[in-house]
Amino acid sequence: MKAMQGLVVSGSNNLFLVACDDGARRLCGIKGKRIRGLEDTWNSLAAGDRVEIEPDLLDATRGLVKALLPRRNLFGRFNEKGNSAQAIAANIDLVACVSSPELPPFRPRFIDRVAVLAEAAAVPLLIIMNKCDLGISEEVEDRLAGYQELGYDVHLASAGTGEGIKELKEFLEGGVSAFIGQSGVGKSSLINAIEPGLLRRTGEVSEKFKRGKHTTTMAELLLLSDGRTWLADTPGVRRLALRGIEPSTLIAYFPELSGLESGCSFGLSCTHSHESGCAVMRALGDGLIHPDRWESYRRIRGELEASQEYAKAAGRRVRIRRPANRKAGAGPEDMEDE
Ligand SMILES: Nc1nc2c(ncn2[C@@H]2O[C@H](COP(=O)(O)OP(=O)(O)O)[C@@H](O)[C@H]2O)c(=O)[nH]1
Ligand SMILES: [Mg+2]
Ligand SMILES: [Zn+2]
Repeated sequence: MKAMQGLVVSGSNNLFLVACDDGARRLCGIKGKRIRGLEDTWNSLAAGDRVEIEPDLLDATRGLVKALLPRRNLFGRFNEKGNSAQAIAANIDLVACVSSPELPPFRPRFIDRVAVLAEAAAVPLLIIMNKCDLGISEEVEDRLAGYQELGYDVHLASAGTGEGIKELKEFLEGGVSAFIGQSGVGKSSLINAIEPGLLRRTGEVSEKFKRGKHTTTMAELLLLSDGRTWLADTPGVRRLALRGIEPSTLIAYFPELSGLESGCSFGLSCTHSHESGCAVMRALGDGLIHPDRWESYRRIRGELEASQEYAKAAGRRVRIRRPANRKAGAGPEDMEDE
């Protein structure tokens, strides 16, 4: 059987829609139990993956995934409990973090988490402030200017009024961009504003295989009518749990903190949270670092350390007991991170 290559556009469970190089789209299961090339912790195909498939001889709309081709990058997240990895999109050119000034309220801490994921995947980040028709406060404007100073692109838009949509479309042209953001910020509305009907059209295709009890966590790649711009609509994220980053290396993913650690008295063992002689805290005191960004750093670091402790304890078969008044991932602090 002649092998063929293709791009995974969407999927759920073990069924994937693959845009094949012969121009046809095929629904593909997995050949055998495991996919060659997919042995990492994420253990799942992602939208944007390039795969080798075996077309079905009898059914032109079917095939089997045989192997995963090497990934350029992988953008993923962990589930609510932070214990299972979910591959969202692979081989992307841009992470487009969508936020809104209101409804839902502006959550810079969510942006900080997306920024860490983007930095860790070495993918550029664009912050889209949608719903700018609702008005943007001075405070929000200041924060956006801060992100720009860090080197992130910031774009104001309104899917409602059409403001900034043309410019956004130009910015995304020719690349694969993953839209990520809290539910309700307007990801789907933006995609529809960029090209009306795009989501509806693909919805028909995806209905075919969106059966079964598990809802998909995977992104869905949408091809604009220019034939070369891909947008990935990702499922709503309530909270982004970060895992898999060694706590002492987290600082590298905060552009304004990165490198400062060489000036800390305790060097690599400095946690940059309370130590005397900490260069990060000195910069914070001098007003060179936004206190909220430092707070994000501390929270994410605390979370990474806690998960490491948990993993170690689990390895020793020690049962971790949680404080009775606090369920995992549901505390007030966690809600603030959304
Ligand atoms: N005022 C205003 N509302 C918007 C805008 N974009 C989206 N919405 C509304 O926000 C809600 C959530 O939008 P949706 O695209 O479903 O968000 P998603 O969950 O991120 O995909 C809907 O009621 C939209 O009509 C905007 O630019 N301005
Ligand atoms: Mg949506
Ligand atoms: Zn320090």
